[in-house]
Amino acid sequence: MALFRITTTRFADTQKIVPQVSVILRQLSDASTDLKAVLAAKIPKEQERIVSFRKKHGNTKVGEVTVDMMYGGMRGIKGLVCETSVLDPDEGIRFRGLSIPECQKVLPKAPGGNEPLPEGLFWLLITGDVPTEAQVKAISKEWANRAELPAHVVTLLNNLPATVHPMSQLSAAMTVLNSESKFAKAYASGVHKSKYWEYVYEDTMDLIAKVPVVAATIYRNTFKDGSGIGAIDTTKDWSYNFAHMLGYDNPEFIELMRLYLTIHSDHEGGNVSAHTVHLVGSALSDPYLSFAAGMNGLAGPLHGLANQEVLIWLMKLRQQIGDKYNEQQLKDFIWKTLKSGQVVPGFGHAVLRKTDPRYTCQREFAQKHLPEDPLFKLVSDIYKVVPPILLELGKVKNPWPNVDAHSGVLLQYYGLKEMNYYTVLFGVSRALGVLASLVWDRALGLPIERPKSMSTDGLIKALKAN
Ligand code: CMX
Repeated sequence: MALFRITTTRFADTQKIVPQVSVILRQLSDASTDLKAVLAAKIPKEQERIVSFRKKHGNTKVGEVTVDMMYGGMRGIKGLVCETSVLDPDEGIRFRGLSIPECQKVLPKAPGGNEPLPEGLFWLLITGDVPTEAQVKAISKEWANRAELPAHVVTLLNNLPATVHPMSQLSAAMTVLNSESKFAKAYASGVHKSKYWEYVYEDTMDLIAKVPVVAATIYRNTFKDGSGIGAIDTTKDWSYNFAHMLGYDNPEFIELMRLYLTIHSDHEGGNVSAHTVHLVGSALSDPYLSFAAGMNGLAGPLHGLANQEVLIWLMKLRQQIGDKYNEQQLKDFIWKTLKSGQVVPGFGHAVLRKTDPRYTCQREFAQKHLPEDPLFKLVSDIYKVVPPILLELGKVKNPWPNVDAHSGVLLQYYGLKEMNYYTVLFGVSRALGVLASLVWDRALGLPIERPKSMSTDGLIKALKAN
């Protein structure tokens, strides 16, 4: 049985990540299926590596901060370390050095399936190793066994009116789930800081196991009659169980969920949801509180809520021009959006400068499974028309589509038409990346985050700019 280990080389001049997938042949018996034990073996080595690196290079400069960066959302400032993934502006995301097509190739799949299992991606994110099938199966089982919700969370969700946005419901439920935090209890009882990661790990595994149950409860309560969440099948994977709890049993939809939950998981450390989880976690707020904070950021229309916004925008467009449109009608609608001071949702990115590979793999899924769908055709036509218009504006740095431009179309095709639910699916997936990072934050003993801010007067004085 082959186990892959991913290493990356960073060339200082190009800043490009060159993945080298070196195959280490190991006996299956060597590949422990106990993730916590695997981490316990890795953590001291990584601690040592970083201590020695910082000893040698702690005072080395990695960049400069300009005034524009300070006012401009800290764009481009290298001020965070994130091990789980790196985002290249031209190439897109690499999870521990692996691109999305590479993950689709090497990560274990469900029996008869073609898409990677998110359990495998989680193992990759948190350990840096591509897992075996046995390791992935162990994670599926562990998450299924940890999935039960405490009664007060179900009561809370059942009592929220259906008018509360699904993302607010998710945030509220994840916040009160912190009654279960093993980290918070251990901290209160005075556990030594060297053990923090172990409790954050336990909370991580519980939270990821429970978040689909919370999400499915929100869906059934808000859009259906509140019943119908069956029992978890402990022989099945995380996405299968989530799809079934939502009320979908089409095998193609379950495959879509596996892909969806894999590709939305992580986008390096600086995006709003990932950075928020890291920031709030740095105050030693427990993983539930940290994750809920991240979800509040994901719920913003410039971030995760864009998947909802895209569908609303597409529906308005369709209502106005119908299915038999010409290019000029598309252009007119896009210009109308821009001239009314709104963004074209699903296009642009703070880091990416090319089409998002998360868009591309969803497009490939559509080409394979729903090539004739009229909404897919509309999305494809918009892909041709929007970028030149955004470029014509002269200020948009990236005119290409991002992940959110495509996801809703796929969900609509399989009958999941409730647009204001889409960001919850993004949130379920995001748990994998941000919590894998949070475990490492505590394992490495990273301190409370506290960058220095300045006033405009102070800045002018410091730069002698008057
Ligand atoms: N439509 C219209 N204008 C856009 C635009 C778009 N899709 N993308 C960028 N712009 C505008 C910005 O609003 C900004 O205008 P002002 O100078 O008037 O404020 C200008 O172009 C420069 O922005 P930028 O440097 O290219 O982009 P930012 O890094 O500031 O913002 C993002 C990135 C994603 C917020 C922006 O492209 C956007 O609003 N896109 C639409 C919303 C969206 O799809 N968000 C999802 C992103 C992915 C995710 O996080 O899930």
